[in-house]
Amino acid sequence: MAYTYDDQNIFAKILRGEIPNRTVIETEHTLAFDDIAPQAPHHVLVIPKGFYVTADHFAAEASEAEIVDFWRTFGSICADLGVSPDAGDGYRIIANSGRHGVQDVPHFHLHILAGRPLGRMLK
Ligand code: DGP
Repeated sequence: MAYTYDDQNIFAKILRGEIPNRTVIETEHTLAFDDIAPQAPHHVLVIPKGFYVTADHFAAEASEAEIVDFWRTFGSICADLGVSPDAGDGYRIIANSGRHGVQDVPHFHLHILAGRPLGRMLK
């Protein structure tokens, strides 16, 4: 795998504190913050602090500690928002990846969308 990470992308700047964000939760390996252009009442972006371009890059090269931290953080956000289907109305997660995935920011991120019926469109 030959990913090249662009350290000038917007999320890299957020991680360096060069651009402000509305943090939802921060852990050792993961940061979650509100999307600047929310598509639903809840629209949270979850990103690893490590420099991974896409979901598959993260899956292949992140440490187990990073991967566990990422998914546990995702789970705690769903619990905090009250959107888990066992207790709430559910959510959608999206990881746009690459050109056909229409990924704008080349730092792996998971969109969590919730708070309204989301229809069948993926994006
Ligand atoms: P995409 O790469 O297409 O999966 O989406 C990138 C998302 O990042 C998009 O929903 C808007 C969001 N975004 C872009 N710039 C900023 C920013 O400066 N701050 C925040 N919080 N979100 C941003």
